[in-house]
Amino acid sequence: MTTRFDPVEMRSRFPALAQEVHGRPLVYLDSAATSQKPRAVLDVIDEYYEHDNANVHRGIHELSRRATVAYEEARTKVARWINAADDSELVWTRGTTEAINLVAMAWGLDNVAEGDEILISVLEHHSNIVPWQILAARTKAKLRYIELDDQGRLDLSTLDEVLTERTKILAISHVSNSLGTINPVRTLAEAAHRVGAVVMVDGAQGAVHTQVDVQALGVDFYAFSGHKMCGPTGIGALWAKKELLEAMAPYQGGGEMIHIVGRDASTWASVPHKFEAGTPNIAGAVGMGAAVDFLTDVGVDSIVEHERALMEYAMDRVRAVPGITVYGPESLDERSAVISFTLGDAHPHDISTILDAEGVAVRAGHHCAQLVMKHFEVAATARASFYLYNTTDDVDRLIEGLGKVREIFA
Ligand code: C6P
Repeated sequence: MTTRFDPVEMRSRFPALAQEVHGRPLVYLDSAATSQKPRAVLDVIDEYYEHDNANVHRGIHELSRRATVAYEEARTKVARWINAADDSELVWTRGTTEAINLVAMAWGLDNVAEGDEILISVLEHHSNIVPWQILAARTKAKLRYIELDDQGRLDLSTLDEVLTERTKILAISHVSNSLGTINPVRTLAEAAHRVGAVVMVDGAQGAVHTQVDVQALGVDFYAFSGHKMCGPTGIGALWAKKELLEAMAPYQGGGEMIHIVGRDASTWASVPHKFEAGTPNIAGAVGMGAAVDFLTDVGVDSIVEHERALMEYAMDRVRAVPGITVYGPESLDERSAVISFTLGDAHPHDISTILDAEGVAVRAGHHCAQLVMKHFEVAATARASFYLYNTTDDVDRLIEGLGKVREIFA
């Protein structure tokens, strides 16, 4: 029997949301930066450290066995969450950033050469720009961009010009962190595969609000972070098709990733361990597995439905604020739970400071997306981002806070 989704009850499951900030009950609208963590996830991490803590894949004692089982069970949960064909296709990383760097270096250095092209977009987070710039510089490949339209959507009218027989990889975000734009990944993947390119998706904001099916998306690599989906910081994953992982050279050398070490050379462990050098973030992996359990238990459909209704309410109220400019797609079908805005002449840092004094947490700045800011000719925006624990009361408090901003800047 499924119980009706109750956002107020949901909020009460996140201990950090119970506090006051500057004398006001906290309204947390910065989940795109990192989500809050439910008690259920915190308890699993505590339990791991209190009872099972040991190194994995090394000892034969009981605690090492338990830690290894917990670590590998978490891999299975996260692999299932994105519908990987096999658990071994999921490599633990520190997060999305490390996963993208892993692809750029371990795949890129062997598969991209002078004269080749790497295709990304203007919408990308710096984590999905800079590793490709480094790869392009090392290989003398050319970095090309899909441009944006005036709503911050990918301009696909010029796709044929930028996606060519020379394109070796298309690296694209699933969902933009700065605007919330949802990209047509499946369509792009089909187009990229037609010219023989592989497709890497930055899923930092994608695997968060809905369940991702990497097989249905038809991509080759998918990178995501635990901390944006109710899990701990310092853990994330790279999913890749097994044949790609098997063909790739290791990313880092060290313990855990080897089979036999000789004086001059070594052989590698099988995938995914070939890419997991050193003691991994075991508690992080266990916590990310617990986050997947939590989201599964809440029900992805309920989360999607709740966030859609909340966004309809929030967009209507935010758009009605005099002097506000909202960036990003107009249609909620093309926008995730993010509202990026500027308000009159108020600098976004001032907006954020005034809102903070009211207990409302939003992010202000370029959101690690300086090319997006340049596209809209702004230095920064304020960004309110929503998650399953936000309520219409939170939206009302945001609007009240924006009223204060208007009073001060009137
Ligand atoms: N965006 C934000 O406030 P890491 O830091 O490795 O977990 O994720 C990096 C990253 C990559 N791609 C996208 C689309 C992202 O949103 C992020 C993280 C945060 O928007 C922190 S800058």
